[in-house]
Amino acid sequence: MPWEFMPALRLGIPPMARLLAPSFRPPARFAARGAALYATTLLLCITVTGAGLGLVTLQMAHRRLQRNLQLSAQTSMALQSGMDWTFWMVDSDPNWRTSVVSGQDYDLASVGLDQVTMRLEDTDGNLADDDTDPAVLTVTSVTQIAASGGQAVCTRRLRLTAAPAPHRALAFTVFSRDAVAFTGGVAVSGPVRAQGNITDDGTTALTAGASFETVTGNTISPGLQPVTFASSAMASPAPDLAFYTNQATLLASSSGGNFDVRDAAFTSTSSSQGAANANGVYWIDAGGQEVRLENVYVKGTLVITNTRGSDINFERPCRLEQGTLGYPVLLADAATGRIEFAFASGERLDETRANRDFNGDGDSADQVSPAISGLVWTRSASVILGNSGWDFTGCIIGSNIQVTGGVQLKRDATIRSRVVPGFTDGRLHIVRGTIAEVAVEP
Ligand SMILES: [Ca+2]
Ligand SMILES: [Ca+2]
Ligand SMILES: [Ca+2]
Repeated sequence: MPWEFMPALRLGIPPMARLLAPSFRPPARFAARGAALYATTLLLCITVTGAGLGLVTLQMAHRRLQRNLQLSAQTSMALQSGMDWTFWMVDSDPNWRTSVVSGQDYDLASVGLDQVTMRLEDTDGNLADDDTDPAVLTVTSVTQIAASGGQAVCTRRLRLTAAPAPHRALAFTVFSRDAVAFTGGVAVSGPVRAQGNITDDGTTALTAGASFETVTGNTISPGLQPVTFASSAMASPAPDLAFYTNQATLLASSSGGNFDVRDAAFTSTSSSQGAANANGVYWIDAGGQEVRLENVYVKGTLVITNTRGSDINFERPCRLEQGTLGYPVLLADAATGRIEFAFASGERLDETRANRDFNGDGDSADQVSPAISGLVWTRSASVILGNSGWDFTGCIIGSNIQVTGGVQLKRDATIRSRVVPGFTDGRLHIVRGTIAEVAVEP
């Protein structure tokens, strides 16, 4: 205690009741010192009380912060788990697009994530109609922890857009479900993948970009280089042809025992049979017959189904080019039959002879060379690309693919990054820059 207050204590301070009485007047000799003592004591009290209150407030804030951090961490973990679970579900269920209803909230408590909901939504309201459609994933988490005065609740919501990637088979110029064979001077300038043997007769010409890959346990002819042996098979794309036939124009059957199409051109702006299909998609429903195409030009998509095991023959010069939608140029299902492309190098689609503007440039005076460019999917016992010296550019998928007679296999590097209906990896990948925390509606 400071020494100058000592006399006041020695002289005795009046009882508190007297001090507080309105009539109390301190003796004049104490007046100045007493007032100073009173003010200082009051100031000290206020300071000490203030400091105490400050400490209590700080402690409460600290507790609140701890609680909020704990809540926040728990909610973040719950959101992350909800996201992880959704991507795991998509990866492990090939039919997730039909088993999940677009826009419906799914409570993940049944998979051990309490108070977490997941929603996958296609902006067109239907996840199943097109496997190339992206989906918006929303995960909401409600976390509660015990707090003074009840439960503290934290609700947070994360949203992102995810999209499928192209099927890995699209990276190859030739993708066979089993073997591939080259004979008679084929030129290869793109990657070839088989699940069986890849053989050649020693006449194959290789240029930059050629490569050969099969699954370990199969063989690749020594002249074919470079080689890679993969440890496991790669599933072939299995497109739902209904996606394409639903938007296709059905071609009329010819009379006789086969389904013949001759001297015809089909594009998104013109058709040899009636009105043009705006998507450039045309469909041959073979009705169990053999399909034969001769002098046919397609810029778009040709779908051939229902051969019931009969063959499909592209037997004279045909030219198939990809249309504007980036769909496959040919989807041919011959079941157990054979599919053959046999174009002679010297033959042309002769516009004058056929009196048809095959290439759609406004005249009927061109000689159009046979070729196939784009994505070709086939199902058949075997596929033959042959006769002589025409160009295949793109990606052909099939079984027992035999290439002969100077056909040139060329790569179209753009196909591997194209998301084509029926040719995706069936999964979802986060679209860069789309993850955001969104406000929770009241
Ligand atoms: Ca859709
Ligand atoms: Ca023309
Ligand atoms: Ca012309």
